[in-house]
Amino acid sequence: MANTRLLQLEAKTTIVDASKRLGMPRRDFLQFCATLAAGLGLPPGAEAAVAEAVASKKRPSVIWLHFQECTGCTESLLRAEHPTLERLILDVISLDYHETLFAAAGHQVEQARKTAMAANKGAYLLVVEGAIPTRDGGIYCKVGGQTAIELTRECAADAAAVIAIGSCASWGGMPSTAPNPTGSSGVADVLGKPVVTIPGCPPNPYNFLATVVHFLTFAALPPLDELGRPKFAYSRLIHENCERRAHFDAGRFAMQFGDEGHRKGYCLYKLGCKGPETYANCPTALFGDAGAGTWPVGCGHPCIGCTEQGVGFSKPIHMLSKVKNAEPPQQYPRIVEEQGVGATLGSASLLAAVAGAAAGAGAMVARNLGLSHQAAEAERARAAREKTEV
Ligand code: FSX
Ligand code: SF4
Ligand code: F3S
Repeated sequence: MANTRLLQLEAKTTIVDASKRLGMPRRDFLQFCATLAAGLGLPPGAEAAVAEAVASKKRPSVIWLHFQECTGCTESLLRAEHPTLERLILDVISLDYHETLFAAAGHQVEQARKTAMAANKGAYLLVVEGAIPTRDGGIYCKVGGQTAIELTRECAADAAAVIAIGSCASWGGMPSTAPNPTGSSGVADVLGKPVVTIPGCPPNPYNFLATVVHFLTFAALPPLDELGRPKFAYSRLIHENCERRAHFDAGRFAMQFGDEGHRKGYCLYKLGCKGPETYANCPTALFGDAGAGTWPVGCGHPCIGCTEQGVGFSKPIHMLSKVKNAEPPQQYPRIVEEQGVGATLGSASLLAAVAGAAAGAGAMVARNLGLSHQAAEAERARAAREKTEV
């Protein structure tokens, strides 16, 4: 680890304690924090502040609600192949109410929620998982006799921030698929104000952790786009960072599952890949800590656009994607990815890039942040203008 500021932290009691608590060697812990800082696109030097914030015992109280969903958000958070991510998440937050994880039930657990909300008034984080049914007064989802609408409004009233985790809570997701019989909606629609959204079905737990760590470090949320998505994770099209992109540009496509092109790892565009119109960091953050290639396209399946409203669960899987940004990338990934590098700590590709060069990786990830995002925002503004002119 070349970063001297981080090295100076090694002997600090808080860092030693945190490493013990998490069962990680100190350098791995510091390296992980450097990865988080890099992934957040923070300037060089911020990794020390991140490490100190993660190591401190100041854990924000979290109230976690479940509505119309499959619990995949929670599962993906807790079933990481490598235990570190899950441990870190549970270490940086104080999970004071979570229906799936609580051993208690009934009035006892509802009381726990009310007690935690009162004790942390104005300071707790409200995390909502699942869509909210709004038709017929919201009767299609009730917990403890209250509708999802009532619970969301009650719990959001005194929250420091509201995070909609997963596509269901972000914009309705799978439950809102046409004809949407229960009127499934996202949290922002129900509250009538913007919230942080971390779409994905399931979302990447790394993006949730990084958002919370930003809140912990700076007492503020990371920069968001107009859909409430953290820019560090949703500013780039999947297509821009895809390991198969060189094949797309060279016109080498898999035409059928299992054909020669598919076996050779060619581009999946003609099998309906929605990477060219989907904003997310799946190719760089990866899933499951199991090594290279652990994301849908890396495993040979076209991206279905699960993070993107109007794409995931709306467009048929086989339908060709709209190519939003036809410009070639500034840097091409390798055509053939190295396979079988084994489990890595945290999010594999980011970490691999970060090892020994955290600031460099941060610069690499952040270099083009905002460029395609600005293009998308301009496009949305233009569409909105056209709508009002009509
Ligand atoms: Fe499931 Fe979450 Fe999908 Fe939805 O993730 S993985 S249906 S986004 O709310 O539990
Ligand atoms: Fe990757 Fe899909 Fe783009 Fe092909 S179309 S380069 S598989 S994101
Ligand atoms: Fe979803 Fe596509 Fe990523 S399907 S998980 S947005 S690669």
